[in-house]
Amino acid sequence: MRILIAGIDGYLGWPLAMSLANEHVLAGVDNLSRRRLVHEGGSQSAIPIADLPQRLQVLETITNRPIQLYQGDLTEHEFTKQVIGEFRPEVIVYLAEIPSAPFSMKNAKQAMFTQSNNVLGTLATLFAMNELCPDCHLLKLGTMGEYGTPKVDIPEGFFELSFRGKSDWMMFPRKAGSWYHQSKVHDTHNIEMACRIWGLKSTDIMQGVVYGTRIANQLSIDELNTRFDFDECFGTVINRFCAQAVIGMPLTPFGKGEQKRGFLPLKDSIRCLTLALENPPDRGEYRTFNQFDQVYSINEIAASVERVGNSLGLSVCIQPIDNPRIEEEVHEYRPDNTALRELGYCPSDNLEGEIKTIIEDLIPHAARIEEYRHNLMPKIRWQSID
Ligand code: NAD
Ligand code: USQ
Repeated sequence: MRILIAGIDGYLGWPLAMSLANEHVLAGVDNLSRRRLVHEGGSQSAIPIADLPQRLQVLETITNRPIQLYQGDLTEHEFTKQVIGEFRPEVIVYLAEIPSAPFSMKNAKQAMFTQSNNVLGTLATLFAMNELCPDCHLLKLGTMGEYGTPKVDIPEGFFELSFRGKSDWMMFPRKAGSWYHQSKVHDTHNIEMACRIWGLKSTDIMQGVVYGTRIANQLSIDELNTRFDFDECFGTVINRFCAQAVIGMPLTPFGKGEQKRGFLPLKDSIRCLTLALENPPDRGEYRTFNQFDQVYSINEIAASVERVGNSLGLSVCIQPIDNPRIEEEVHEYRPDNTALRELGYCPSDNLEGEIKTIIEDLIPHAARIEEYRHNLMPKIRWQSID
């Protein structure tokens, strides 16, 4: 298949490219904003990463297959049209968004940047697809956080709504908790409409929190490593806890720590995306997959990192801190996730094994984390009026 990876330089985009490069014709787009924003935020990837042309060159040499690179901003419609018109993808895996809730909650400038980058990039892509490749499958990364934490079970996308004796299938309501998560809600509505009125086809992935340093069968070549962030904006919770464990800093559950999320290891994320692209929807179809392995509370995660870290000879402890976010800390959470299992996804279900791999991969880079230790404590508050 001809697959365009939008956001090829990112935490997920790069391992996805590695995993698909042998069997598909790939092109990638990126504007390197993730690298810039982490740097401007005063942090760095704990695991050193090669620059984009260099990592591409190494991958091309190993697979003996060229990967077309487009460096630019997908919110610029002419550029987006040029990429899609030239490459003519059969699948676009759309990852090219600002992925951080705390970043979007810092101030008006960052909230507006997050929403314009995310919503307009997706919209430009929908227009270019409609004009140039209406048969292409848009595999779009949304987030489980679009749903929020409602008191009812969360289906995959649609549910039957009944009112005054009549019923219809409607998209399950969204209740996001950050300007970032809300940008994904806007994307969802735009994509569903483009499928309904233009006959495009899309899989909208409601993905849980990803963790990990590597994918299955990853070659031990430094240039192939994907990034691993631990700062308050771009580090996700398990990755941050592992980084804290490695430098002897107490793990920081926010508030009561009983908030629950769906989680999945990086290798499962890549496996699920591959299953979704190998099993496309029909023309005009908009479908949703809830993509996660297991639901855990933050306290359960912290206890696992503490247990694994101590078994590896580290000295790990847990010290809850005031919650800088506005979120429910004790709540129900029962999302469905059957669609991917029906396509053949077998969840890893090995949280502590993955945590062990992460910690072992991070120990040689402890000094790089130590250098930016101050960035592990959150400073951005959801109540900010900055
Ligand atoms: P990432 O920031 O590492 O990757 C996104 C890539 O897209 C970056 O390399 C960035 O430079 C690029 N990019 C951003 N805006 C762009 C634009 N306008 N034009 C061109 N390139 C642009 O993020 P990630 O963690 O790999 O996440 C990928 C996607 O998955 C995001 O959409 C994110 O919201 C979603 N997601 C991530 C997680 C997670 O835990 N990492 C969980 C659920 C959903
Ligand atoms: N948390 C802590 N301590 C920390 C960091 C986080 O208790 O040191 C808590 C947060 O309060 C939150 C939970 O852990 O309740 C998850 O936080 P996170 O930063 O790991 O994840 P989140 O902000 O929700 O965003 C991440 C990715 C985002 C993706 C989302 C999936 O950055 O791109 O969309 O996970 S989901 O959460 O399912 O919406």
